Amino acid sequence: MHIVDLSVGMLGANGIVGSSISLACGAALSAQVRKSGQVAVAFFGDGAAQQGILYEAMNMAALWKLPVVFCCINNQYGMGTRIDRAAANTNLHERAIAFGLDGVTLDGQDVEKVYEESERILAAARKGKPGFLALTCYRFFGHARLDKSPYRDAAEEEKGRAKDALAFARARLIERKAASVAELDGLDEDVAKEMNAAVEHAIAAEAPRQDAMFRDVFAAGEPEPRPLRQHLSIILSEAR
Ligand SMILES: Cc1ncc(C[n+]2csc(CCOP(=O)(O)OP(=O)(O)O)c2C)c(N)n1
Ligand SMILES: [Mg+2]
Repeated sequence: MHIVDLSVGMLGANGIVGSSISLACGAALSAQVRKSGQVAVAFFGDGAAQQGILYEAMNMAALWKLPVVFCCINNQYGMGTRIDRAAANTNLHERAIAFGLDGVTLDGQDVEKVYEESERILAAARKGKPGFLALTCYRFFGHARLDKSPYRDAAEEEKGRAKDALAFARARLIERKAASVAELDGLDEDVAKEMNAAVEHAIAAEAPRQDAMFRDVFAAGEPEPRPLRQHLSIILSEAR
């Protein structure tokens, strides 16, 4: 879950639902002050769309003309709760428009449309009109491994899984003669190989040493977090 890669401007994911929204505002404010021309994008789920932080953030973004885009992946479920049991108005982009943002809802499987609209919304954000993109899709499986989605039936899942962005893109590429079936099959095989190799690598790898838990956690040059380290060592030795 906690992936981060600052080298490509990926500021990180974290476990607090909706928190990426305010962090993106901070990053956008930084870009604005530094006049860097960057746009911050927050990705979050429909579950986060019901969090109050989104409304504070959208107001601030519009007021301060922040170069930020809020992108809501509306896969219809926040854990086991379907969107229409969590929101009275499920046209999420309308909320953004009410705050003075540029807002749109798109079919999330239509990769070309999403690409085009993203370019437009990003360009507007760069000029000081923040945006909101709601991408409609379907969560193919449960929220996490142990969630067997007992709150919905097989017929619904079958219908939902037919809305597959990868299948859609494949059909478009073939239709436009941008790629052949053989090329796309080859690509699928390469991806499967890469994934299998990654799993094999993880299974074969040695368990990380205890002190590895502090790696990449504190910024370079920060003082050694000794009390925390000692505290955690005690907890871990007791757990053993
Ligand atoms: C502030 C906060 N409240 C509750 C949770 C517990 N929680 C984890 S994921 C989740 C649902 C989030 O919905 P969505 O982003 O739509 O995720 P999806 O089920 O589609 O994977 C909840 C409530 C949390 N992590 N953070
Ligand atoms: Mg969801």
